[in-house]
Amino acid sequence: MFIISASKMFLCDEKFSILEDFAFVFDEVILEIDKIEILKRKYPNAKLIKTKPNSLILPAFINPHTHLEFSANAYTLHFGDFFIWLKSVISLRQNLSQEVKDELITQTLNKMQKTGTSTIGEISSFGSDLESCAKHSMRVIYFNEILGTDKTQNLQKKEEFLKRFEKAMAYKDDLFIPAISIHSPYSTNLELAKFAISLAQKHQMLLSTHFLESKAENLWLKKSSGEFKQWLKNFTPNPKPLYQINEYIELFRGLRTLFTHCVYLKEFELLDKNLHAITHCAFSNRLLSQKSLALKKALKSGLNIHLGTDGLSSNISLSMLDEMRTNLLIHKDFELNALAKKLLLMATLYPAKALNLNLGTLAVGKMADFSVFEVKECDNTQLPLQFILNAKEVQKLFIKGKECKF
Ligand code: MCF
Ligand code: FE
Repeated sequence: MFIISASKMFLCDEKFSILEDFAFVFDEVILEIDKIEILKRKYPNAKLIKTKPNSLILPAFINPHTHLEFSANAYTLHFGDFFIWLKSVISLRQNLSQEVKDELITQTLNKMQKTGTSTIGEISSFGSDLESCAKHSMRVIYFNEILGTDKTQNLQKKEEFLKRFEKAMAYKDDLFIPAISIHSPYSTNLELAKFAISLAQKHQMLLSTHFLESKAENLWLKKSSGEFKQWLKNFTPNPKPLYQINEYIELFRGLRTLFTHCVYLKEFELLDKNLHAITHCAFSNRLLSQKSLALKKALKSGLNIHLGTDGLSSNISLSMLDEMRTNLLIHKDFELNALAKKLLLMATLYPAKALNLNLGTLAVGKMADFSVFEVKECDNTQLPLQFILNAKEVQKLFIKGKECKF
């Protein structure tokens, strides 16, 4: 049992409460929050953890959408237009992923922890990230990805997917949670999608999917036209989209699902406020989608909207702090200090709710996943914003009550 104190604490509750000169007792979970003198008297055997004088404690960040297998990308994939990017991924992904050895994935996970992240949602395209993720102290929701348009290859695709799925299941524990990703409505045919979704249902697993990310995808799904049509004509005489918008969403009815991007989604009412959430990847959208999510409108819909970085395949950093800074710059229709608080909740409380994890906020009974940062003297009204602007690396990070060494 431990006691830790700090001059400031962001509880990351709905009200965005900030406590001053408070402490808490924890083992794997937070047991009690109070003034340090009271806690020391009540828990005389608890070990005191030293922090620097100007310390801030907040819940560790949750990044629900990464692609670690693409971590070697720099100067390789093409940016500026989704279709150009997609073509570069299709031709280069094999080579790119072969460059990514276990060591690079471990280093990338360490770097994410250093920037305050305790939990990631890893979209695994090939399964080459499995061991490094399972053995790391990071909490990983491991989404095995399925995709394929050609029905004649379905049997082969299912067998290959099941092999990756079983391998992941063998590592299942508190910090490694297998899940399933249906890549997207333009890349995954109905039979494969249904197959993977029923597996998720059977094992009560989380689902994730890329959805309405680009103009090309929007035109294809809504008007059966655009670049997808031109490209697919090379393979079939009269190509048709695999789903209507509502048909695709319907597949995920009653199932906890993260819909990533949704830049072109207008039909927010089709998503389920209790089970469906939107992962907003602002930097990735700038590189690939030529459009940003209308955040104000999306939040007004009442859906859970949270942040993710996407992979280094469409970002230059997997730090949630960098991603928050990007969000500060692009969402100009918000008052800056109010946006800063919202973004911190979108990196903690909201993704925790979307993933149904008992963390993301500092409260009694919640998992002890938290970070300690050094800050400077600052008024509480400015602190959330100033923290996002200045913070780079943690002093300490705890996952399930255990301090991470990196
Ligand atoms: O989120 C971005 C952009 N949208 C779609 N897919 C990916 C992203 N980053 C990596 N990917 C992966 C995806 O998981 O690229 C492949 C899939 O394996 C594209 S489909 C050939
Ligand atoms: Fe992605």
